[in-house]
Amino acid sequence: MALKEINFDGIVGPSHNYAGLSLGNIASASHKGDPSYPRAAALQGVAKMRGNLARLGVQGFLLPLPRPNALLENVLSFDGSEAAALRAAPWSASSMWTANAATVSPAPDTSDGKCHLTPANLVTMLHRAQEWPDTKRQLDVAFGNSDHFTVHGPVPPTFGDEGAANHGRFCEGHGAPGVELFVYGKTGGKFPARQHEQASRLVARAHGLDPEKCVFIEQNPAAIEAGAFHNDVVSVVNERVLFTHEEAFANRDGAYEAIRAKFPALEVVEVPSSAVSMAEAIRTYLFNAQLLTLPGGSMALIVPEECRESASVWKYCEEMMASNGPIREVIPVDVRQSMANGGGPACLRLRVACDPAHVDPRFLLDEAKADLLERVIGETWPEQIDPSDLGNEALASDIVAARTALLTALGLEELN
Ligand code: SUG
Repeated sequence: MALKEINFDGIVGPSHNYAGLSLGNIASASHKGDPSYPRAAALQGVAKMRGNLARLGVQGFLLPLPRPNALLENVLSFDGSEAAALRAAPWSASSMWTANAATVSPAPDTSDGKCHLTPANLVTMLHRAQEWPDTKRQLDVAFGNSDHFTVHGPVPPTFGDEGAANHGRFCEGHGAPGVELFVYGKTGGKFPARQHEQASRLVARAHGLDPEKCVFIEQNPAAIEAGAFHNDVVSVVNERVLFTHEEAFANRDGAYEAIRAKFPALEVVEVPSSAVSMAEAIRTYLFNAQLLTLPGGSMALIVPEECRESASVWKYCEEMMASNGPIREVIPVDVRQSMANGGGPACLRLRVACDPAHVDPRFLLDEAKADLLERVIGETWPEQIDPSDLGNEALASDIVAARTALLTALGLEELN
């Protein structure tokens, strides 16, 4: 079977909450202290997956990681004197944003013809830095077929790596060889630049990519300072198309030239600041969209509902749909629970171009499994969490039981 692009969405975990842990992520900061709705959040995610399964015929998922994370709680030696943000970190459901789970280079791009995955170390933020050991454990199972996949260890700390959120792949078709784009930050002004250039370069080397087929580009520091803590908040790549905000890169013309030098078929769909300001792009997450090639060959952009509610963004989208450009459909989805923590449709998925037959089938969705996910989530996921509940023992055991119920239903007890 030919390679296909499979979107592996993170199932929103039962501890989903708004503790405001992410400096530089405006949605996370502005929803700090709000009640969260884990059950509704996870069901929104499943509905998004169902839509894409119907559109593409294939869809994968990754499971929530163990929370609260007892290992981290032990390391942090809580005695009651700690700050609330520190107490919240082991409860974070941030692994739902699987665009940050790993960087993936599909088989046609690598020197040994295998698909390579490197889990992101996420070292910039404590609540995210705890993810990689359990993420790796899960990738080792889902992509355990070593004839076709290699799962690496993470980039060593110091060099922050945030995974596929700062990575894109230009190609003529998902099964064809590609040119891989790595976007790093040098400075983000008052906010941290999370992706280190050396992390990106190390991943490219570890994956056996041809240096002639890699492009390394700096993110615009002003974009980071405006709240684009990952590059996928301001641009997205699919096949030959780069859909991007005018101010995404430090050197706009230089960036397009560098890509075009290695991938001459590049088609840039650039949204000017005069049509959609950087602030509005970040508020609505227009670019944190899934840009999909539909079976007929045309492209659809799966955007958050927030885009339809913004006069300037929706006007742009309507004009784009009416134009002769490559993106012919814009489809809003409701992922508001994730959006309130700074995670749009693209944050919630990790793209892996591979033969679905080589993936552990327990991680692949069909309609019956979507029904199963909905049933388990509906029966076991907490309905509401207030940040002041974090630390509560009864809630902790409900969260553990909910995740265990899901693993059991899917036959994935080995991840317990
Ligand atoms: O790392 N939010 C995540 C959002 C990640 C979005 N991913 C992509 N852009 N690909 C982050 O900032 C909020 C957690 C909190 O505040 O509790 C958080 O971690």
